[in-house]
Amino acid sequence: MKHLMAVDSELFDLALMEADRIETTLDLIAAESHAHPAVMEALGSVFTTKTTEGYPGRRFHAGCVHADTVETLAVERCKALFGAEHANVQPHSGTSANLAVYFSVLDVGDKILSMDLSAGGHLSHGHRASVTSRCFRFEHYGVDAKSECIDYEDVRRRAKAFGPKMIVAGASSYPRLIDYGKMAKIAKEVSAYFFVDMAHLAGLVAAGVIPSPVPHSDFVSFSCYKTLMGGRGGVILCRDPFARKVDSAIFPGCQGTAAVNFIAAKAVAFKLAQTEEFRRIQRLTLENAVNLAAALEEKRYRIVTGGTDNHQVLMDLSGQGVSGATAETVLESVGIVANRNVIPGDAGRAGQVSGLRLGTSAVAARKMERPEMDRIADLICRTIENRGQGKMLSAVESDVCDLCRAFPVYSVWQKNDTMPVGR
Ligand code: DSN
Repeated sequence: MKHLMAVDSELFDLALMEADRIETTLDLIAAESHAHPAVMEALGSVFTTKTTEGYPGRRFHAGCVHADTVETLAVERCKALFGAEHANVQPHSGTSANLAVYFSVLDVGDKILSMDLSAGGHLSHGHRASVTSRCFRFEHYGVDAKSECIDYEDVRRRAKAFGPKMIVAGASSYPRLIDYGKMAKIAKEVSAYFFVDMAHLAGLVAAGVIPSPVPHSDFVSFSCYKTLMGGRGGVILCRDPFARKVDSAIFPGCQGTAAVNFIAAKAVAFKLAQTEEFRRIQRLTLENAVNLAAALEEKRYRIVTGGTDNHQVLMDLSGQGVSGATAETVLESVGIVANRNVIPGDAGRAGQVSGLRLGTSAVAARKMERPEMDRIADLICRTIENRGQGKMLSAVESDVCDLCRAFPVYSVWQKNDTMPVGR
């Protein structure tokens, strides 16, 4: 980073401060993890500057000899990792990937059945604030009020009544496994395409820790920076017959030039995802989530669905008389970073967000295990229960810092690297 330091000390200082923040705070954001420095080097590499509209061997710009090899490598590694027939590695984000999947086989005004945001779905699955809702007609399924899990009979009823051309499975805050086989069967019964957005789960799927949607789906999308531990950007997997349509929907349909540095970073992430070290982190991610949920329940906090099958733990704080937003703020003040989240019951409590979404991907990347999950549960509860009590919160903050210092992230690369590693 010596060039950044020389050219823009303000930005350089911000990078140092961010590195310091990462080292000294507990990252429980379910949509984050810590990327390997090799991924970051690829992101900041010379490939940042190459303009490359089109696909390998079919570019609109000259000089793509190495960019072509990078993209082909990323595609081949991705297909091998997920057992997919076709991969498009150009989406700039998960949302861009989803938009392109819709436009690959649907026309404006076509019907799509997807999960409601309030039940755990995603904005790009047809929320009114997303452009997707202005292009297509969405109907949403939710979760069963009692089990807080998907009711597949309800999905089937809605699919038969609505007659969608596509059914979407996948969520951004749903702690249980989705039965992709059942959803695919429903899609088949109503002659709809079946699309799975596995943005949150890609790392767990790549490691074989949870079942893969790929054998059941026409299309699968994901983003690379969550459990997959890569850099920014998205990916679309699909069956061979849809390959050309998906490629055209990305470029020139929804995007311009590909970001070759993003693609290079994806290639590195796919290589790392084939290592035993990666699989170990994914197993730990799942074990940590199960243990964290159990530790919080032991302290009498209600966990949505009563537990978890993935990296997410959704706390219901309505019984504690504290909103998700207040919990998020007080936790951040002691160095615990998590986010407020709508939970199923909130639909009946106007304007209220009672949930707190926790994810264990980043703490697993730090190699934290069961004893640390018990400590984290204790730190979370002490913080929420002592909100407004400065002295108590200072003690928690100091404990959080001690825990983080014992499990370094990027500072372990300090000796032989030029990365920002904190002060
Ligand atoms: N989809 C958003 C989330 O789950 O937090 C960002 O990736």
